[in-house]
Amino acid sequence: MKIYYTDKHLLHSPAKELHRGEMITPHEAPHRMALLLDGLAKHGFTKHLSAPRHDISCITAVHRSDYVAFLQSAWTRWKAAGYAGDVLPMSYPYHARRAAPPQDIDGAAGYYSSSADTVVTKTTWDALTAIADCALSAADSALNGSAAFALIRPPGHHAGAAYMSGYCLLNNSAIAAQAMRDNGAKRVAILDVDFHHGNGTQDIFYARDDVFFASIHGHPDHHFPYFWGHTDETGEGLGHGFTANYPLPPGTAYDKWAQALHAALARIKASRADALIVSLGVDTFELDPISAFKLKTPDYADYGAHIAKLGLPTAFIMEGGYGVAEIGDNIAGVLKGFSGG
Ligand code: SP5
Ligand code: ZN
Repeated sequence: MKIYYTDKHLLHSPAKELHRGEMITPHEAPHRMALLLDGLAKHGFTKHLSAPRHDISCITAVHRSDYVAFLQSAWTRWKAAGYAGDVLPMSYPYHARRAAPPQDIDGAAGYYSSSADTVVTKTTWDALTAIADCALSAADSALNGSAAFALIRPPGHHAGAAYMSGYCLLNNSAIAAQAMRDNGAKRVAILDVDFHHGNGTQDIFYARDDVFFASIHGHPDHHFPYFWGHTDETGEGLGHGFTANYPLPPGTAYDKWAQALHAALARIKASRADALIVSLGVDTFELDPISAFKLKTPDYADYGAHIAKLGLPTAFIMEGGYGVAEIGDNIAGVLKGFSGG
């Protein structure tokens, strides 16, 4: 298992997170990576590869160029407006009421967002390009015959073509999946095992038949992102039948979760994908501070082994998983289970 990592993740360090009506220390911040690095080291995952710079076209292949321009300029515009703190939007378009962003930075920030847990800082863009390179190198490695893991933060699966959401700004898994397509994979499957529905990934590929998307997650009646992730969301147009959602109730433990996994894996097999992206969030863990499933540490190795049975070139892309020492054990479990123990 090759592991791609960059310490440039440090360049995205939100000052605060708006959480349950209070400004708190962010769940998604550099300390997460410190926990992950410590935990992974205990399991011998100490060798990290650095990723070469990939072309910006790898990012604009899935993200709208006006959104990319917004991410690059938001901090400067926010400061020019005289605002203190990070770029934190608070006015959102009501179901795309307007097709274009307003000139005002506060309005533009809302236009390019769908939730107030996500901010842009002065150096966020530099972090995002560096971690996208790790995801792209993991995809390259997988297609070249070596399974790989992009050990990155911030996560990506809530980010759509033109919006940030759920701590995510660029969709690393979508960028990696598109790169696999562009580098010869005819059909790619994305398996999203993060506790939260991968709404951004779903949106990006919703009308396409060359990227199959499956997500197992907390039911949107109870959990973020709330407005995506029901079973009746199955794709549109050419993409009809290329999205599969497995929403599960709060309190779900591994027996029921694994049933959903087996259903998702059967669909991936039937999709005849020739490469796989795993959006690997471990916020399904029983002690995760913001989630509600009951997976235990040994479960991660078990499901890693099931994913390996697909026999596909595979890149694992880090998504969520917060605030507990076991986050590294759980990631290590998936990687070891996948690699045969
Ligand atoms: C990548 C990832 O795991 N993002 C998660 C973003 C969660 N953002 C917070 C949303 C508000 C959660 N409220 C918890 C109440 C549950 N009933
Ligand atoms: Zn999550």
